[in-house]
Amino acid sequence: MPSRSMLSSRSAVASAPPNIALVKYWGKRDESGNLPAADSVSICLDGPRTKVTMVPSDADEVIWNSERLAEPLLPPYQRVLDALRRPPHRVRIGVTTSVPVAAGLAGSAAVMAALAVAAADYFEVALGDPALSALARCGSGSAARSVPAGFAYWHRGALADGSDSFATSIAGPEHWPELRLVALFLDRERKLVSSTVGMRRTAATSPLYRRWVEACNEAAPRMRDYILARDFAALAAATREQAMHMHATCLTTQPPILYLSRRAVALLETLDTALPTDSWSATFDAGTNPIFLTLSQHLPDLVAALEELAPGIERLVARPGKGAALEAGQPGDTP
Ligand code: 2P0
Repeated sequence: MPSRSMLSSRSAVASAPPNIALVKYWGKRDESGNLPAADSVSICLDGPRTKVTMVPSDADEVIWNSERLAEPLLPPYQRVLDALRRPPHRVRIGVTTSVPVAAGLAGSAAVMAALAVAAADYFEVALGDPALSALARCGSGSAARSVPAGFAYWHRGALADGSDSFATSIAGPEHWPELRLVALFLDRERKLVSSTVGMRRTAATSPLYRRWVEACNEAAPRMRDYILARDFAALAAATREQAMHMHATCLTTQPPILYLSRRAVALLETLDTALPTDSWSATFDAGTNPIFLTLSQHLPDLVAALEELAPGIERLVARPGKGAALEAGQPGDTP
């Protein structure tokens, strides 16, 4: 571990993408390390990337898009830092992101993945990708999947210390360049039930929870095979089924959790009659914003249909992208 004087002039800069789960992480076997009950599968997007900078400070602080985060929001950041540092190393973390956090697009995943990569560099701890993924998981579970490039498989692991619970790349972004993801920002409000609370409630009260966990562990290896085979029709069907299974399970909690809106579901109903089923799919994270999957040749039809059904609603079109990475940066770049 480097001394404080060695670190006093250091800085580190890293960036990471959001990831969209095709097989969902919704349930923990251990909350303290965000250890999942089941395997999950996701795609890193090629943008927008979230940037994290780190410089020395007298006290830990996080400046999020120029605003200082309140003290109660710091523990996830400190869990990542504490895994690598010894007191009295304190840091100022700058986060620059345009990903809407808490609107169901897993914004915290990109932040914690970038933080893990920046922190390993800052504290001069050499970690391979699996260890970086496990480190990111300590900040937010889904962040484990924003470390590897392209298509990620998060192995739930079995060890109590979580060292075997990390994501690995199924294939890089170049494996399936025709794949497109379209996020539709129907709603930018903060969700009523956080993912952490929603998962806790689902595990504690849903009569469907046990079956849900089994279904994820069955679906994840199948989804990996569909990705490797570039079988879009099979991937589309399995993605739909997974998303709706998760949201149906949420509805059976006590009290019930409903992330979807009538508007979002109606949109899918109408699209189902307008477009061939095999040409698109949709998933939802813990929010009302649909994320569509399609292939480049079907993108114009999907976009035209969305423009007609949800005119003026902002969209983000992305492709599979690279994972978390260090960036060249200067201390002066920090917010
Ligand atoms: C996923 N989500 O697999 C699922 C689908 C939301 C719905 O991972 O408590 O923010 O920080 O580990 O990572 C959101 O969960 O939760 C999530 P914590 P996280 O993408």
